[in-house]
Amino acid sequence: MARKKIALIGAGNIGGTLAHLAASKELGDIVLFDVAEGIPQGKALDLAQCAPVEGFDVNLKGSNDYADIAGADVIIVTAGVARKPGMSRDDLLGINLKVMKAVGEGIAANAPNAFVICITNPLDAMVWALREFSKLPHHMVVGMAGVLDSARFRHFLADEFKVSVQDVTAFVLGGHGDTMVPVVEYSTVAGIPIPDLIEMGWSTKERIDAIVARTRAGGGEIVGLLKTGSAFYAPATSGIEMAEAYLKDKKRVLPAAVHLSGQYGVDGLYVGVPCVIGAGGVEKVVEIKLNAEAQANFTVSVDAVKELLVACKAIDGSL
Ligand code: TXD
Repeated sequence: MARKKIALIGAGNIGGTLAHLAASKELGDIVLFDVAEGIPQGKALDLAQCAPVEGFDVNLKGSNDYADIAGADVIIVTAGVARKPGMSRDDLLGINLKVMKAVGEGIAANAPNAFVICITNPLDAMVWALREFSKLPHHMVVGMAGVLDSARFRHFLADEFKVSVQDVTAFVLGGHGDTMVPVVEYSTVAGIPIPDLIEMGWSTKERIDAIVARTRAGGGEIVGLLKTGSAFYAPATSGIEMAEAYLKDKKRVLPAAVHLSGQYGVDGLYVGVPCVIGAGGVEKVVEIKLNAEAQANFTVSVDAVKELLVACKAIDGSL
């Protein structure tokens, strides 16, 4: 059976890390695409020289030509600009919307059957725009944010409870931004919901609320520390988990920015909710009942996404 093919559109901090993770896991042959000449080619060659040491057998190619993504099974999009201190994710919209138009057209022309994972910020708007520009089926285009946000939440919770990260599950909803909704009632240690753990004296509501706030601000905390860009190791790891769910038909239940067509009372937007990802792309949207507080927070998140789409349509009349 021929190897799978993974195309990475954007060979920057996240793109290079995606390539290394995909190669180390032998997920398939890899094409690194970028508009910057030399960067994709240099990173592909450098990564290929890891192979003898790590033992992976995949082809790595760097390219500035969309024709080289032809036939990709999975495409992960990080093309665009990243935040610097003082910038919000939404500040990136004007520049990155134009990038999504070019990327969407490149995908439509060369790899229309791919499963596309968008990472570029502002994520909830960029994944929607990428789907519009590429015209791929809605269930074959998703946004990566919830896996990262829940990974951040799970890290802080495991640290708080002094338990293995493997036994901490987290549930986040909504947009990838300050309005994201970590749902503590559905977040657990080995199936024990956080409210029960608080009653058991493992933590307090105040400490958990502080962890929720730190999770919401997780991206900005790293931008403030790095100063030259934003997080890229955990975003890349999160994107690879979604790609693997598709490539291996794992039917993972993961939080992702998916197209809603009535679920959660939302129609025509991409919003972060739990979904099942397998060989059919987004195979199912998991629609849970939300308590009043979670519903209110989710509605704030949805309204923030709607405002981003209004901004997109004001910039590009074709949307
Ligand atoms: O959870 C999430 N979704 C977020 C997403 C987590 C972290 C970072 N988030 C966003 O991902 C971030 O705000 C950026 O919008 C993207 C990529 O972040 P990265 O850190 O990888 O940015 P880099 O290192 O600047 O890389 C971007 C690359 C760079 O090499 C550019 O030359 C290239 O994108 N680029 C393009 N490639 C193809 N086509 C076009 N038009 C283009 N423009 C720039």
